[in-house]
Amino acid sequence: MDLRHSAPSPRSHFVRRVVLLGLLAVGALTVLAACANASAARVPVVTTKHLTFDILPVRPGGPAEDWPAFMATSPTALPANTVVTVTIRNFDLGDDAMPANSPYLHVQGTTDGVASADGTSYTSLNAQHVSHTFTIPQLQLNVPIPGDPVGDAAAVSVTFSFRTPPSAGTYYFQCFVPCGTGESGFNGPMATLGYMRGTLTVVA
Ligand SMILES: [Cu+2]
Repeated sequence: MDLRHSAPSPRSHFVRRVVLLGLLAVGALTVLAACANASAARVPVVTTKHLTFDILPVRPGGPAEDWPAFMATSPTALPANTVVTVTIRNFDLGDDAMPANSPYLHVQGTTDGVASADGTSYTSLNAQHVSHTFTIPQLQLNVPIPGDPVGDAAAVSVTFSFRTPPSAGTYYFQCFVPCGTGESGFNGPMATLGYMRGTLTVVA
């Protein structure tokens, strides 16, 4: 009888040890992955009740054209069925004209029917002095945002509040002043996410 195969050689000891260590490593990685998944599921979405934006005349890193942009300076996820306060600092102070009968000249859908610009409340703006609007058509929310006709301010600060809907979802905001490119003024930044349009997430 050949005993060479019945007594394990040092080499087969080594192989077994390597296999065992390999199995342990796979097991440990599986446990770690499971923990990571569990903690990822537990991490809550960061929501805010005070939504803040800066409107910049040119978005940093944007295209060569002067594309203005709403830049969120807070999380853009909001709790459902909650009054949210919004502050928009407008640094893009040029005025654009809108038709005098445009519905976008009127504040609509805020909790108290008004918005305020640098502390002065208003319900509508002069058609010659509108810079942008913050509009969420799905929520029938519209706030016209003034420029600075005098031209001596660094920014105009607009505040208002609105109630978020009860259902979770993605909501699009859009500017309706023709501040973009093209003959209509509705191209370029007006039609591009991250500029004059963007999304808010409502979390139930
Ligand atoms: Cu605009």
